[in-house]
Amino acid sequence: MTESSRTKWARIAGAERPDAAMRAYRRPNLRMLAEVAAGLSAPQKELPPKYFYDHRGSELFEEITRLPEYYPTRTERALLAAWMPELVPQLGTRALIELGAGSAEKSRIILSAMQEAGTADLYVPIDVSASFLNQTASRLRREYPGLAVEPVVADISEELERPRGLPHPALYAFLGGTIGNFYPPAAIRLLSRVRVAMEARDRLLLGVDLRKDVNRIEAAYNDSQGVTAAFNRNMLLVLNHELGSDFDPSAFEHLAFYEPRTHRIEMHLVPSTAQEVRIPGIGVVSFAAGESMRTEISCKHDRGSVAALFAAAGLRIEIWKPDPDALFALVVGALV
Ligand code: AVJ
Repeated sequence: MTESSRTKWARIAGAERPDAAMRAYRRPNLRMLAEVAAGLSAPQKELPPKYFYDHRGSELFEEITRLPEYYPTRTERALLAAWMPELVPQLGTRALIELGAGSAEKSRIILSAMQEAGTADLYVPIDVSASFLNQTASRLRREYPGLAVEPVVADISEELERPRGLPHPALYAFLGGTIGNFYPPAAIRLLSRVRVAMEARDRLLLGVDLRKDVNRIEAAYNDSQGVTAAFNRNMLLVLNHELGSDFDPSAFEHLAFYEPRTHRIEMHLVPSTAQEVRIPGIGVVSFAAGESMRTEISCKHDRGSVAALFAAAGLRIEIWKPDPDALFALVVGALV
């Protein structure tokens, strides 16, 4: 494309920076644009946490899971390793449908238990990232001969399809405590979608981070190496890349605190000086110095709060399995 037409498209897209406008024009991510527009026009500015996870964001999250302060991942992994070899044969699981397939490392614990039980028929990892999924899929096919791997690219916060020809009993897994990133009404909608997909003999396996000493929780989101801060700021780079905006990540401070009333960690980005951010398709968004933007909530649960979410979604707790220190729990859900 010639320079003159680049400039023309930039003018039509209404931006001063041709490259940014070109990106926004060529690949208008309309859902993202609509979510960002809605979030940034609210009195408390807010962005959806799913936008942390581009390639770099996923790397940073992997790094978080290895931090000494971040207990959820290793606690959940230990629970899975100790329990799946017993639970999977008990349930007779023949298909694993994993919502937000994240690190396939945890899936392997379940898949290995299925293989051991001789019931490893099908694995359906669902994730927003297609490249990640296809990489994982081909590797797992090699590691588990006889296992069918059928990845689905989908945004689980929006939709869930029951794959056709699913063998039963199926296990729907939603691990990592990611249910905590959803406000309760959205968490209930998500669980309801799973419930609607489930047959009576299917089960849900949910990982939830538990309520505990506030200092322990806050330390997990304020690590001493600043990895969580980099992860938080990375969302601004994702927006710049996807929407052609001009956020200056270095102008924003990482803030994470526990809200005891709502039982949740909140992560924010706070500009130390006033900011004017141009977002093609939205316009100029102003931040006063110190005006925070919320990037994530991470709700912490107990058995009662999970039972309430389940009840609202037509599910019940069949098994409640916390680790010995009650940091994290795995929950088996069944139809009411
Ligand atoms: C894996 C999405 C549940 O909320 O703890 C880690 C993401 N955010 N550090 C969480 C996260 C900050 C994590 N989830």
